[in-house]
Amino acid sequence: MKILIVNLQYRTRKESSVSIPLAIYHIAAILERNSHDIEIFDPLFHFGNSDLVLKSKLSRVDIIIFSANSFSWNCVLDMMKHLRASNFTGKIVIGGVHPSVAYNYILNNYSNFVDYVVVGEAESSLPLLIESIQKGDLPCDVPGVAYLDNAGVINVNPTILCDLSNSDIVPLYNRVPENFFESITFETSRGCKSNCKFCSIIYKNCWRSYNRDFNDYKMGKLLDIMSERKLSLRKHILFTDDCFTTDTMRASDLLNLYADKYQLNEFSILIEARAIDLISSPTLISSIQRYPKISIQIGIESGYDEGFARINKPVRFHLLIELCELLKKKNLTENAFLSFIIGFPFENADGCERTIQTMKMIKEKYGVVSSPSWWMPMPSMVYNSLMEANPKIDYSIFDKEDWVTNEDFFYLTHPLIQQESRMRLNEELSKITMLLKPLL
Ligand code: B12
Ligand code: SF4
Repeated sequence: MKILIVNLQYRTRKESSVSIPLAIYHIAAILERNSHDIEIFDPLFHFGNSDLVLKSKLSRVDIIIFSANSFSWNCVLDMMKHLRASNFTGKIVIGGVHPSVAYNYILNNYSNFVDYVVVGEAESSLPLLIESIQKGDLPCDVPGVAYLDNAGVINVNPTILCDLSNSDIVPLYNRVPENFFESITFETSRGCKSNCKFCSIIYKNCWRSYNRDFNDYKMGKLLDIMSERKLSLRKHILFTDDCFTTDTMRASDLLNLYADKYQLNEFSILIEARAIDLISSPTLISSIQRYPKISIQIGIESGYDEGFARINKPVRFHLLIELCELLKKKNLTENAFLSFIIGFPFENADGCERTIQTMKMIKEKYGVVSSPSWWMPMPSMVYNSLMEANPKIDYSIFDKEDWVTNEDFFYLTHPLIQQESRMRLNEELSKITMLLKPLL
């Protein structure tokens, strides 16, 4: 079948060039393996001309695929409307972190545009779904697919978790356009052993890794392609693992392997780490120290114990201090980057203030920099509680382009924050923003 994968991860060219959208090239690899004819279309490469280019392709396409998170969902929705208005009669399949949670809302409201929503991973579901489309069947037995049946009732089949330890999918890096992206993305594991209530990832309490040999092979393959094509403007690899350090021995071993075999320690790389993993593993710290240009993003999120407990974050104030002491002692303060969130729905201005004070203190005392942001109302357990408490809050907000900046939505989802305290806290945040350093 002729399948068009449309990359709408971002709305602007500048945002979109940050790093390779891995899901797109990963899904392309899954489909190509099943002998489908794949094309990846990125509207942002066709300055002002994208409508025409897309239109010229539509008559030859059987299926169009989109991946969406809550930021890109409104772009995907706009594009689906546009496609149907252009009389595209093929099937439209969507997936990714946002449709995976909002599939009920999406099918209830947009079944004119979308045919199938894949809930969860593409590996087991997508090839079977395409097969059923090819046969003209409904995907009654295809795992992880949500759809409207002939009676107009929403069906959703249970998902099957991909056995990553046996997976051998190498994203189609050779299809990545040259000289566009700043950074390359690479996946060695998926999911997380923690279960933070504000977090949107699909695989919580559920961490899986590709096996060591495959992670070795895949890195070799990527670097081979990079020696032939300029996949990124910078020598930078962003590991997409939700939590690279979950298995500290594995993480340490992999960093050593990549440094010894591929001299990856000459690259700048970015990993996401948990404070508890770094504190508990001197071996991991030694491996990290081999990478002078490593950035370690550590989600701390709150500045006080009650805050940590309410979001189910496996950090406490004394652990944060232990982490900062460790980073200072090991000369890693320049590499670490702590993220903090203020304004959870249960938090009033005093709670936000406590987190801001903690950020200031760790900068002054330990030289550790952090990035503050307001809690964004993204699908998560915290958002679910808001929806339960207030019928005005649902998934429809994400259909709008301005959901991140919409004032009414801000106050609706931050019920304990008043305008005056928001302005005061914003002023304080802007003073701290100078503590920020670029992620990449
Ligand atoms: C790497 C990453 C980034 C990178 C690169 C993003 C990029 N270019 O792709 C950077 C650092 C730039 C980034 C930035 C941000 N990110 Co980010 N990021 C991630 C992360 C950790 C991994 C994504 C990834 O590539 N995974 C690897 C691929 C292979 O997996 P995947 O995308 O999940 O795809 C699989 C399945 O979902 C499924 N699938 C996906 N799409 C489709 C489509 C179809 C049709 C099918 C069948 C299946 C399918 O199949 C794939 C294979 O199984 C995710 C966490 C996560 N697990 O999603 C957060 C995540 C997407 N980011 C998040 C956030 C909040 C942000 C920021 C706002 C952070 C900030 N404060 O600035 C920004 C803004 C991003 C934006 N405007 O879109 C949230 C989004 C929440 C939401 N509801 O949308 C996530 C989920 C993290 C979280 N803890 O909640 N991010
Ligand atoms: S540790 Fe990070 S990835 Fe894991 S559940 Fe918490 S916020 Fe999400």
